[in-house]
Amino acid sequence: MLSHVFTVLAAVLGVIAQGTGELGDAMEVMNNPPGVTYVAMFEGSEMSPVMGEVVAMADESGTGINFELMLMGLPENGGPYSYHLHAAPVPEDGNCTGTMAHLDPYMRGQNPPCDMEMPQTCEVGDLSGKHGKVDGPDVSKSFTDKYAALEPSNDAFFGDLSIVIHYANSTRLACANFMVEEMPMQGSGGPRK
Ligand SMILES: *[C@@H]1O[C@H](CO)[C@@H](O)[C@H](O)[C@H]1NC(C)=O
Ligand SMILES: *[C@@H]1O[C@H](CO)[C@@H](O)[C@H](O)[C@H]1NC(C)=O
Ligand SMILES: [Cu+2]
Repeated sequence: MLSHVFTVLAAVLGVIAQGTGELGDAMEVMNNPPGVTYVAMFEGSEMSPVMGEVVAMADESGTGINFELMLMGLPENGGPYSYHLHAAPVPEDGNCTGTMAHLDPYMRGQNPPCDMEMPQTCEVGDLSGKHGKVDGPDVSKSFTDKYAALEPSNDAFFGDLSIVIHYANSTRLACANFMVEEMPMQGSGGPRK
């Protein structure tokens, strides 16, 4: 009997330690709009030396989002750098604090840390937790995230949000807003009726 209680307790603790959102595991997004490209531009400034862009787009399958990070000017010391989709856009003053916390539609929180082997249990916005941190000064990295959405009615939609790069000590190094770049071609030439 007692051992049964312990078994149940261990199972419960196991679930807690593994980390899963209050609303469950993240669901794969299958209906992302193919070819609609969103870009977050890092312009470089006195506040942040980072320049370059992060491109996000669904491929033909519409499943998940392909991310491409092309960045320059990350400080040589201070990494490895984490990067996340955050829950609010960068405010006018450019202060990355204004981007709030990670995009976390399943209400998982940051603890315990994301387990790369179980990406569905991670915060949707915790891209570096799921796909690996990066080091400076230059970054060229691509990956597909199955849980991020560019379909606006999905709670994991990040097309009007931001991406934030953090130092190893979690201080925010740089941030940028996603903007839609191009809509896929609708037929050929001429305005649509
Ligand atoms: C975090 O690390 C960076 C780079 O090493 C440093 O400039 C910054 O002051 C640190 N922030 C805190 C709060 O320690
Ligand atoms: C950014 O905003 C935070 C919180 O409002 C504030 O503490 C911090 O000083 C601001 N940083 C800059 C560089 O203005
Ligand atoms: Cu972050």
